[in-house]
Amino acid sequence: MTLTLKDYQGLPSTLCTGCGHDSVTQHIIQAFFEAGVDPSTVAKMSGIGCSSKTAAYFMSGAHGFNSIHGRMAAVATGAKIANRALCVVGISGDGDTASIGIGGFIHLIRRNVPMIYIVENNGVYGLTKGQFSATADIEVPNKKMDKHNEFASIDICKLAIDSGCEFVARGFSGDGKQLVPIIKAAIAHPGTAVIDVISPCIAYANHEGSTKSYSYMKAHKLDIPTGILHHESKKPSLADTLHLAEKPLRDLTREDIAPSSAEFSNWVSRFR
Ligand SMILES: Cc1ncc(C[n+]2csc(CCOP(=O)(O)OP(=O)(O)O)c2C)c(N)n1
Ligand code: SF4
Ligand SMILES: [Mg+2]
Repeated sequence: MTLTLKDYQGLPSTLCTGCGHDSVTQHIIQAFFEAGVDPSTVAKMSGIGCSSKTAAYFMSGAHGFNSIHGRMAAVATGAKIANRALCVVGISGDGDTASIGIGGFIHLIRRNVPMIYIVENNGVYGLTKGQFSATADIEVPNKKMDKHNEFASIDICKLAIDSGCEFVARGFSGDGKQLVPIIKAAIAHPGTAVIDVISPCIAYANHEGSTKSYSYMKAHKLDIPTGILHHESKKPSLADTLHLAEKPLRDLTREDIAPSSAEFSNWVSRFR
């Protein structure tokens, strides 16, 4: 069956009109279509946030699990272990990843779980109405908070590289020309591929000073390192390290998992 672009679409978005996350959705649809990935082989994983809702807006024919806040990495790891053939794509936010989910994010990278991990980074907790996130710029206010942000921001790409991630990229929701090829390269990567996407929140971000705004990106695009920032393929992936079965766990038969009587006797003899 020939797949068309329509087969990669999802439910209509309920996000604010103009939200950067909706542009990211379109770029994901385009990238998976161009890469020819069959949606029925994809698992869309997410946490909680406006960003995490993105997973509902592409590839309706894919598997999916909308987990709890900050736990996408753990649930995605489980999905990959249960079926290593799945193309796992995780959608998270800067709050979901850089605060409550930061431990899971680092351990996912440490284990080199084969998946595409997209962070839709807007510097705010959009869904809970505009509190500063851990990636918000220091000393920059936003439309919701009545004071400047007092804490230094976490750079998702730097954190991923420092944690040993072998595919780290940064893109901008408004630049599909760059982001679509980045996502396609991430699909082809055998381990964890982290893509930090600057994805402005039009409701709460401060559009004058924030580095996560359309105006800032327009004026400073060339000053912000974007593209594939780090790429190598030296480490074994989780699937290799754990010698995961090629078959999904649900398809394993008794013959696949039961030891032969010779193996069993040999094993029992070690305890005599
Ligand atoms: C355990 C838990 N703590 C807090 C919340 C409230 N909460 C929901 S979404 C969210 C932040 C989302 O921010 P982000 O991940 O940046 O996504 P955005 O909405 O900005 O896209 C928070 C704090 C929650 N749902 N669960
Ligand atoms: S609140 Fe912000 S992040 Fe959430 S949908 Fe609206 S513009 Fe997007
Ligand atoms: Mg956010």
